[in-house]
Amino acid sequence: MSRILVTGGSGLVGKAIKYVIETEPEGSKFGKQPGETWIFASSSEGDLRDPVATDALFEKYKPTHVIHLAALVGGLFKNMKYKLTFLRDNTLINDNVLRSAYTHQTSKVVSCLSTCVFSDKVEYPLDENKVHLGPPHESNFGYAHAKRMVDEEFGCNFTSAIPTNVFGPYDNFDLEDSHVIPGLIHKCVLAKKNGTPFVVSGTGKPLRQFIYSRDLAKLFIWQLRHYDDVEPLILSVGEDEEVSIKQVADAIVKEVGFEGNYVFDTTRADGQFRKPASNKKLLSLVGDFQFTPFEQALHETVKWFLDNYDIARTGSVKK
Ligand code: NAP
Ligand code: GFB
Repeated sequence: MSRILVTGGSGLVGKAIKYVIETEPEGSKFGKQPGETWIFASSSEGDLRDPVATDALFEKYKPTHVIHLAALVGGLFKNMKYKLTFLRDNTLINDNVLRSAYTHQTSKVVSCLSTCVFSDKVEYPLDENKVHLGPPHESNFGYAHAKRMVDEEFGCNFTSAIPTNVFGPYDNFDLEDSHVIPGLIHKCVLAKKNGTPFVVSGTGKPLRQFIYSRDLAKLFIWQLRHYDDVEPLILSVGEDEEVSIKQVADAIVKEVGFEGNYVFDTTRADGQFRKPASNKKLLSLVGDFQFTPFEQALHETVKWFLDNYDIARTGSVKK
């Protein structure tokens, strides 16, 4: 009988894991297994910056396994604005969750880092051995160092995943604080509706790898069940899937059906130019894994946003 607690269960990645567990056939490779109970916790069940509230959450659910996703998360511009808050909040959340898991003898924890923890002054591609090689990019100093601390020794089966940039349903579509794909989808939908220019921040030249949240969800479920090594594991599409921000913006313009004026605001930061991650170790362990084609994943994300605009996280902007 295993009880799996997903911290951050109400966010982009948490909702994707919930979707996979609820829609994949029971007993299938990524489906719910007999005897499993899944708990998807949001911050309303306890502020994990508070050690007492964190302990209470573990006391309430007594999880045998934890997928630790909860974090203060944001795109480039939010990270650049709130470096100290990102460092402080995520260090508190990570320390409290790992400490409570340790004191409650949780048998396994899979925590979540990000490819932004890697320095951009290392030989590419990024792989699992380079997490602590050199300082992270200055644009996300706080978040990256808080995430690196997760990779410290607890002497038990506490491991971690390193996803690349993620997108999908239930993302944060706030125009300023979001990541690039949800941010540009929201901007493009508003530009089409209001007949205003579609403005992409930066030069459009930086390169990124994007994983669909529902693919990442399956890989988290696989890692929880089948990966028993404390060394972190990159969860990503292949290096050959690296695309420029301009290519992403072009794909969003096509998907939204925008025909107006489309410009780049080069006064805004580009951040890290690229962070190409190798998924060789993952594929050598998980075997054949079908990633959702980017266009199909983008179509499903835009459709979800348009169908759920009223409940989506859009910051203060409402129709
Ligand atoms: P998200 O959509 O912003 O969701 C964050 C989740 O954390 C929500 O469930 C939120 O609860 C919870 N949370 C935040 N602060 C909390 C607190 N003080 N106490 C308790 N819960 C709290 O984030 P996401 O994109 O799903 O990210 C999930 C994980 O993936 C994070 O660890 C993130 O660093 C990592 N990651 C994300 C990306 C990406 O591109 N999105 C890339 C690499 C790694 P509420 O809903 O109640 O606020
Ligand atoms: O997704 P994003 O915010 O995160 O930005 P990072 C990616 C790129 O998109 C940058 C450009 O080069 C931005 O200049 N961009 C263009 C935009 N238009 C927009 C827009 O409207 N909104 C946003 N947000 N970007 C984050 C880290 O870096 O990656 C986080 O700061 C986290 O800590 C996350 O690790 C996964 O990939 O640059």
